[in-house]
Amino acid sequence: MTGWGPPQADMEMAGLGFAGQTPRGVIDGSDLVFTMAFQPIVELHGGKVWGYEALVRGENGESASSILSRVSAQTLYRFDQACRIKAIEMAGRLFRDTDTKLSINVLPNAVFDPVANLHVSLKAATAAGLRPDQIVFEFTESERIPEPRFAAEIMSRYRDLGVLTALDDFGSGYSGLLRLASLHPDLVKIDMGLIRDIHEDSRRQAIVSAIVGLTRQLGITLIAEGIQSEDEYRTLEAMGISLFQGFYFGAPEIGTLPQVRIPRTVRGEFPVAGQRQTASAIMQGLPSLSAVQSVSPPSA
Ligand SMILES: [Ca+2]
Repeated sequence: MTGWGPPQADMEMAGLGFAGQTPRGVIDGSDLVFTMAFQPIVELHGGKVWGYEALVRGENGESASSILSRVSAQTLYRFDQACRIKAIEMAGRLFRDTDTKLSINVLPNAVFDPVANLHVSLKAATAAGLRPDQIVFEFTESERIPEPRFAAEIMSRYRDLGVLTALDDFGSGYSGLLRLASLHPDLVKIDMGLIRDIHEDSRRQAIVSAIVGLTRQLGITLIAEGIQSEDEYRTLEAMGISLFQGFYFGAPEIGTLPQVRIPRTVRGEFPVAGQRQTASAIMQGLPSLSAVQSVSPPSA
């Protein structure tokens, strides 16, 4: 790692100014134009949006993989920087709740100077009015992740500087438990492959139940992603998970915060957040399992 770097130079290299009000990011020297979509992460028991994951999109809505396929190895570092800054700038304009988290995907191969990268991100966050503890960096658990020792050091340095770290796509790779042993993320996101149709799959239930117990013992917060149905999320809620992401709750929307569906919990704690209900009140709440409530995003 090469020290702490001049953030302003990196920002200019990324082709993005903090004051820029343009909806698009441009990687200098190329015609790659991109923007960000935001997908909600719902905190069920609080009955609110916990945060949003920022997802890169093309100017005409092209997928992240389509955009990434056009990024060369030489421009990956700049692209990673530009994505972070663009996500932070947009979140600064869109977020209204000072506790809302912004979750940003780290491009594993791009993090060759992670501390300098983070300083650029933190400076962007300050300019955008976001605190470091509102920012989550998601490290993917695929073969593309850097050497575990290097990744562990990156995540450690990030935590030291006050941001949160998440291990993404957990369970999709071949060494998930080893990664969990060597890395110390604040959060783990269970891969959607383990979530799909979990309500009718006892093997997936057993595996996810074990992950719930494991992360609880390690003091790690769990997010279930890729939820597409009420059955899936009811099953996961019964296992003790309370942070959810997926189309069932809200699809990513480009340049704005989408409408979010926040269901009532089986325990009947929502919408009276923070208050315990009597057993009879909870029982009365049970027939309304299918009731859902749409809430407006925290911005106009
Ligand atoms: Ca992710």
